[in-house]
Amino acid sequence: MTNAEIARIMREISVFLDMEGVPFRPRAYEKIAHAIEALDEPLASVYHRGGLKAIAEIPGVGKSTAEKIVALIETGRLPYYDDLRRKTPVDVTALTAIEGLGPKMIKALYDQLGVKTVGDLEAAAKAGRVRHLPHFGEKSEQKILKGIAFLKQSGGRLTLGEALPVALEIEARLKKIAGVKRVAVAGSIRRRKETIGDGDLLVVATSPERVMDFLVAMPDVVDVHGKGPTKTSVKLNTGMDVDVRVVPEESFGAALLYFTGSKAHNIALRKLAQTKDYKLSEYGLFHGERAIAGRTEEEVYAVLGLSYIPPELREDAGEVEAALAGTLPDLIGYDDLRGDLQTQTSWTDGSHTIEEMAAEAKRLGLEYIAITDHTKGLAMTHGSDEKKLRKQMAAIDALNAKNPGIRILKGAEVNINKDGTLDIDDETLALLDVVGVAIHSHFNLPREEMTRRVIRAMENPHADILFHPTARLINKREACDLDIDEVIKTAKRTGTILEIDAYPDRLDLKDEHVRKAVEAGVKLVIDSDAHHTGHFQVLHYGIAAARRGWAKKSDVINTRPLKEFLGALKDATRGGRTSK
Ligand code: DGT
Ligand code: CA
Ligand code: CA
Ligand code: ZN
Repeated sequence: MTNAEIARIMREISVFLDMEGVPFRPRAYEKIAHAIEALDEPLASVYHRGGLKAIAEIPGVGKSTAEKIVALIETGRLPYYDDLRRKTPVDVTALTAIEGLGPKMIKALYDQLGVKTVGDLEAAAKAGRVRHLPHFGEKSEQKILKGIAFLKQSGGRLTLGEALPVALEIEARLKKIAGVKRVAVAGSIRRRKETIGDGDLLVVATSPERVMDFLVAMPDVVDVHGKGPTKTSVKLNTGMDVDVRVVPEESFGAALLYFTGSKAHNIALRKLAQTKDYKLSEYGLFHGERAIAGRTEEEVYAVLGLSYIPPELREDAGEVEAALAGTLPDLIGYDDLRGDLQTQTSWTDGSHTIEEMAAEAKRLGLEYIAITDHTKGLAMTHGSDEKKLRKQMAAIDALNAKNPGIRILKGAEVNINKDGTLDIDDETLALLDVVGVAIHSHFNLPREEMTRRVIRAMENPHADILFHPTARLINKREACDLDIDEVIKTAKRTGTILEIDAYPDRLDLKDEHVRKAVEAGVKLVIDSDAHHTGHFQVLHYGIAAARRGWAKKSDVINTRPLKEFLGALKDATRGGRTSK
């Protein structure tokens, strides 16, 4: 079983226990799911390396849950989970994916209407049967239907955060097969698109048959769509489809180029090749019958007279023209971040203390980290009020005084009220090093009102960064109806920085918006939005979105050393607070 599957089971257990009204344990299982998702090593290999003890050392995992995880690793089954499912046989993962539908509601829907699947729920809601349940009503019935429609429209595409780890795991497995010389992830995953239709991998191998036999026998394969000597397609138990192609070594580069796509990029390249009287295909670049390039992507681009185009740019969005002219941007690199400006701790809804978060950020090589717990407007997270914030500032001062080897910045994720005011007073905001502002409620305001609200928040002289600007959750909640061009203009005028929230369910700003911001000369930051020490690992998704938006290192200010970073914030640039 992959880590993703085990995490899904832990999360389902959490929901089942929540349905039963069990206190505390649902949250514990939820945290374990988070911790498993954040691991960069397969659980099976953790287990084979260090046994039950190593599993129990994963943060949040105790002895009894470690035993459950080991049962899943060894047998693929867990009687405890099977019992819970038998008691309430509902499709928990699919139902909880519907915005606004929590465990208690799912339980009520099952108990009273026999709802087990999203299909059952849609039928019941359409027949007007949901509104009569206690605590539901016509409004929640409508909301459920809207949530289901949104899920359908996303068309079953997985998020990059779901698909990339699976593709990398399969890549690692294939590399171990005897006679396999090369393996590469291609397709939209290599381009780091925010959602993925299916996975595409390429292999160079002396025995293609051995590769294909291995693939169809993988324990997580639930269906084989097709198996042949050059291409095999399978469905995994997470619902993800994967195409694997074995290609000849001499055309590996051409095949990688072709199957990385995008289709539109391929077509643009093929047209360019034709103007030179060449022919480009997945087998190579040909002049008549003669292959003139194909072993590497680099040589194909070079022979076409182009500079190398990074996969994230291959969307036929001007990159071919820029490569021809030699004007491609020098994109921000995956190792360029020096700080993280959005992290939550156990002071609100995070899992770890300030020290633990700072220590992990330091271990990963960051030079500064802002602690940005939620504020009081977000009551369910025990958000800070002015008093609690001042107390936290003192705690951070004390930690910094001990020279922790990383600078801990005093910050907050300040709630934007419905009218665009902030829920923390200006005197307190003035004491913070970094102020992020964000929308967490009233997501459905009309465009004009929403835009005015966000602009008003950005106009606050203390609001340094607009966090996750559109508040979307990919496949779950639509973006706020916001005039992004106006927001970008306001960012430019007020010196407010726009965030790329790297959490793969958010990726907000998204790539297209990043590109607009970069073109307007607006500065960006890339943050993890970590609620757990494991979450710093998501930063690369945000960097990918920045690269897809043509961002250079200089556009992203948390690539700068601390002093320069602080100097680029609103107060400093406007000659305000200088004591920082
Ligand atoms: P996805 O899976 O929907 O997220 O997107 P991709 O880009 O991974 O698309 P996919 O899996 O259908 O095909 C992988 C790559 O193969 C695609 O990016 C470009 C190439 N490709 C597929 N079909 C065609 C085609 O009809 N023409 C051209 N030029 N390229 C194609
Ligand atoms: Ca694909
Ligand atoms: Ca495909
Ligand atoms: Zn939070």
